[in-house]
Amino acid sequence: MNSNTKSQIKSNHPKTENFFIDVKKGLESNPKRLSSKYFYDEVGDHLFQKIMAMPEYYLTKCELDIFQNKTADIAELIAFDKQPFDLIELGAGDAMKSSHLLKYMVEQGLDFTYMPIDISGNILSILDRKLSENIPDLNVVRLEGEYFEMLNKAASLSSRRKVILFLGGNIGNMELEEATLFCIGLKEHLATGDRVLIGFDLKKNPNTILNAYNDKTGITAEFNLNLLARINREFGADFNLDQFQHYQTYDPVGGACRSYLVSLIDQVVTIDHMRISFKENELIDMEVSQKFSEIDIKELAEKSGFEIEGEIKDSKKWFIDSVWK
Ligand code: AVJ
Repeated sequence: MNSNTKSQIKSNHPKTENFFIDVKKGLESNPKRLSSKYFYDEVGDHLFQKIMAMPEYYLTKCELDIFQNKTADIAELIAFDKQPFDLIELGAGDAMKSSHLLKYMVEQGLDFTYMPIDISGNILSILDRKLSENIPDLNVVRLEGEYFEMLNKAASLSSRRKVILFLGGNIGNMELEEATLFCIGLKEHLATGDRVLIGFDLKKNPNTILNAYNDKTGITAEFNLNLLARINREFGADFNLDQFQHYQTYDPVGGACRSYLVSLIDQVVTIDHMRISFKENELIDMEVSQKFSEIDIKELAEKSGFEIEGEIKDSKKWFIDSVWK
């Protein structure tokens, strides 16, 4: 590769450039880290679908239970005045859970536009196809990009009351301070009457949690390793996936479930013009999936200026959708 230019990764896509900058920053820090928001390319989307189908991965099933069986309760909380509104979903994915709510609200004759935001354009086109087939009367405006950029875009498109959905325990992929700043940012984007519905994975038997992220079939390991493969594909890097091993931890006191990749040998990886050295057993910090108690949730709401308006749990009481104003 030509090393005269500052970086080979100059693209017309600001998305690709951000990804590259974050990879570079992350691998140059100590400990090395990569952001789990980049897990979701086409291969990653597919692997995450496989994770959601695993018996150990209870999160999706629990939240689906809420959206299938407590649909009217959710609708009551978010569409309390029956007036037109925009329903904005952060990290919508394939909207497996929210589609039950969407269908119900369309049938109830509620006037709303569904605005799914996702970083993966791939999953948004899949979603669009699914929704126009299953709920033809639904108004959809899809927004591909980062959460706050797209929230601003949504606000520029419409001035109706806003309801934000942030499901799946996605908030758990932020460190606690980051989550607080995120919620403060959300609050700043909202007006009186707006609502936020956030899905939190609750603290529970630590073995149940660890098993959900440490499956014997190795799908979660593959999901993590795919980020290295993605860096190989998109930036011509030479990560040898066989020389990295997935390691998962759960701290039942703090509630952080973390995944790492361990370098199995001393090795040097080339990405663009960068050479990154790994010591044997050196880690890459890949993902946090934070778990919450009900008190943790209340503290987060209060610290970021929200008030809890209602809470809905699944039948096992493993997951909670909390509605804030
Ligand atoms: C995308 C946040 C719902 O943290 O549980 C699944 C991603 N990572 N298995 C989670 C994930 C490993 C997932 N969420």
